[in-house]
Amino acid sequence: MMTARLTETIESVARDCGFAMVGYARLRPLEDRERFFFDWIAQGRHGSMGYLAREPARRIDPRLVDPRFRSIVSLAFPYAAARVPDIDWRTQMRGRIAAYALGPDYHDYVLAAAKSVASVISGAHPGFLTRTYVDTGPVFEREWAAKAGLGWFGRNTMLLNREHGSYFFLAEIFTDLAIDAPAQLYRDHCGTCRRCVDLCPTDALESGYKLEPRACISYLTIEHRGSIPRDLRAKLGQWIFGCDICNDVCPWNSPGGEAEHHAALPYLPEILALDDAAFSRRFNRSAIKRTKRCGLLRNAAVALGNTGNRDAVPVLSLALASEREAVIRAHCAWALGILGGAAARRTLEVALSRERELEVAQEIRLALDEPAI
Ligand code: B12
Repeated sequence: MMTARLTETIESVARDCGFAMVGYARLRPLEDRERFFFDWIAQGRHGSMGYLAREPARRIDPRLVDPRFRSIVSLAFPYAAARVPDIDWRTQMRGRIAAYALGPDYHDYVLAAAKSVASVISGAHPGFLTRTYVDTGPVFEREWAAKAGLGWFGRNTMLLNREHGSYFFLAEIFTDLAIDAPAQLYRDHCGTCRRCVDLCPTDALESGYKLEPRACISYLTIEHRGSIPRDLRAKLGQWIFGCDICNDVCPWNSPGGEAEHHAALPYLPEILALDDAAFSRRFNRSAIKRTKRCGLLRNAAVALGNTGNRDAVPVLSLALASEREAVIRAHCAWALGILGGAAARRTLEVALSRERELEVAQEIRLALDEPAI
């Protein structure tokens, strides 16, 4: 099939599969990013995301994965921003989940859709190679999407498009077929707008176009293992999985549809009470499973502390007394220290007399020293 007919068919199948944008890029090494990326790793910016530092040369030159690759088809799958009901999350003790993680896990359905598009190439050109990625491959997805003309690399480090904003997932098909459909590069439309930089609670976007993942709420709540740095806990606010602030404040995004209460704003005491079986039942088919029970309950404890609502003391006390994961107990202690009051203090004192883990005992001591609010 000639390139023009092939791209027409790819685009029609992609549309039917739910993709809003398709672009093409000729594969070449990303030499101009090499220095940036090696410095980034040397600075330890990947934090707990060890996979980003493994075999970094493959991200710079995907032909090291397979030397036959010649072209990339880049695809964008839109999802809805979450407009959450206007409630007082502090009195209602509700956490917040990022829009991308509501509903079924996108890795499954976007990958299936991208594979259907890939079958157009293998159907028209039997014997040609295709490899499909959504999120998990050694691929700088935003970089290739920018090269394929789907959008520009925004000040919030998202791939942005004037029509579709940034609420879309990226997927790619690598192939050894030469697809000769040069892309029109998108110019930067951030202009002087700095809302994402100024409104990020943890200043993770530095001065823009660059992210410090170790400060990003999304990283801290999803990818980071172990204890959340004490100075960042209060800044997490109600976020317990991901964060949408730098997307929500971007003028290129529209407000989206009203999200379902139960999913987007889960009741925090219920989350903190999930055992292994209940966690699996609730999140088995959702992207939320990535943070595992330990991460989600740790985050829920922090958010309960951030409510400033002493109604949270009983559920935090119960978890501090009975939870088997030290990390969760440590964050419950922090939250009780922040909430303060006689009941929280009593719980902390009893817990300190029983605690065997040094790190948790230290958190309890610090919590007992915390000035009450
Ligand atoms: C690791 C990761 C994270 C980490 C680290 C993010 C980061 N900035 O690196 C954390 C957990 C923080 C994260 C958060 C989020 N993520 Co994320 N993440 C990824 C993942 C798996 C890898 C990204 C990566 O390679 N990072 C390594 C660093 C070195 O990459 P980088 O900073 O982007 O570096 C590049 C650019 O900076 C570039 N560069 C340097 N200077 C310049 C200058 C210009 C002009 C240009 C063009 C490029 C450029 O050079 C590098 C190579 O391109 C990708 C999927 C993938 N495989 O690409 C999804 C991905 C980027 N994430 C995505 C999403 C949706 C999110 C969240 C919105 C989720 C949420 N709601 O919580 C947030 C957004 C936070 C943010 N502002 O980035 C989407 C983004 C879609 C889009 N429209 O852009 C992706 C593409 C997943 C997908 N398949 O859809 N993510």
